[in-house]
Amino acid sequence: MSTFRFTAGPWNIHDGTDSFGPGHRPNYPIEEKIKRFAEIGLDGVQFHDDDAVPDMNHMTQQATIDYAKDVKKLLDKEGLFAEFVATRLWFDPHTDDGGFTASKKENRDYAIWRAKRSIDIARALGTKKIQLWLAREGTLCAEGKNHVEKILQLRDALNEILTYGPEMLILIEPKPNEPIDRSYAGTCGHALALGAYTVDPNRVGVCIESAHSILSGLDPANDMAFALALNKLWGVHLNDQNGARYDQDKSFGVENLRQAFNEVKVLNENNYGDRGNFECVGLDVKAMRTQPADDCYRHLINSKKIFMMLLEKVKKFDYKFQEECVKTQNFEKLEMYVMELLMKG
Ligand code: XUL
Ligand code: MN
Repeated sequence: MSTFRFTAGPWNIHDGTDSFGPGHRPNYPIEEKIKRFAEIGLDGVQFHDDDAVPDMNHMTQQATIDYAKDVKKLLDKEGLFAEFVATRLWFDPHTDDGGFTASKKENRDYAIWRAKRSIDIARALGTKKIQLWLAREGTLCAEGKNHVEKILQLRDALNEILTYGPEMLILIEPKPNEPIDRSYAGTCGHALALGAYTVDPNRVGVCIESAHSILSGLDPANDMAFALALNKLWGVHLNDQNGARYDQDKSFGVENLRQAFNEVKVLNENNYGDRGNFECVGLDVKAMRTQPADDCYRHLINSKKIFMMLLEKVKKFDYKFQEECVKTQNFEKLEMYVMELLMKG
């Protein structure tokens, strides 16, 4: 039986900005978010490098480390831990055309520099997990890059990161599209295959995000099972997504309840969470644009609550009954049992 620790990132509380309009809620300072995260019952915080150290591009290495140490003090004060640091390679002009696979060498060098600084920040925050959502590693123009060369450059970048941080673990967070339409590591399989060809395959795993699997046309619970089978599920980003649309980051379970049930089930069955702060239930959810400012943590509260409610259902799951159905190949019966389990009080 797993003990689940819940985490979220500062970006999960935002002003409501989308591609088509500005936000209508205030932008709260990180100090306030950390305090509120503790109040609503989260256990830890996930960071992009510049969530922790906003001006890192213009700071010396030592100033960056000192700043991150102060953020660690904020966490300590609230009894929270840092789960990971994710290198943000999609905001800065250097990353317009990709990070590790940018066309220009100076931009690829910038990406590696950022990843190394992320490691410095992770050390100061007390985490060994570096998360890589490879946002722009791919292409918008199919003929714009030599893809074989770029995929090898991606592997070389992982090698540089592994070498700079010999104690660090890399979690690739695969996503098939958005902001680019063709990603180089779009699925769990791609991410793990890339990791297998690095200098230290044992230190490359994945963080599976529900919405990203759905965007790939895959079942998130199955993706989690795949990574679990190979001991590579080192993080999850739970949320939900209404089909293959833009990335929605909806509250966990609100679109695909049965799928969400199976995500909780596969995590629980495989004792995900037993490795302490290392294995967290990340809630990568965003409030709707319409959400009032005075209740803008509701999506996080709801996602955790839905997870816990589904966990109760998972604990009631009758494995003996399942076994009988499997024996007689009566999957119609099993399916109806699951529907009743989910729909009855
Ligand atoms: C993007 C996404 C990011 C990562 C962190 O779709 O999920 O928030 O989780 O870089
Ligand atoms: Mn995510």
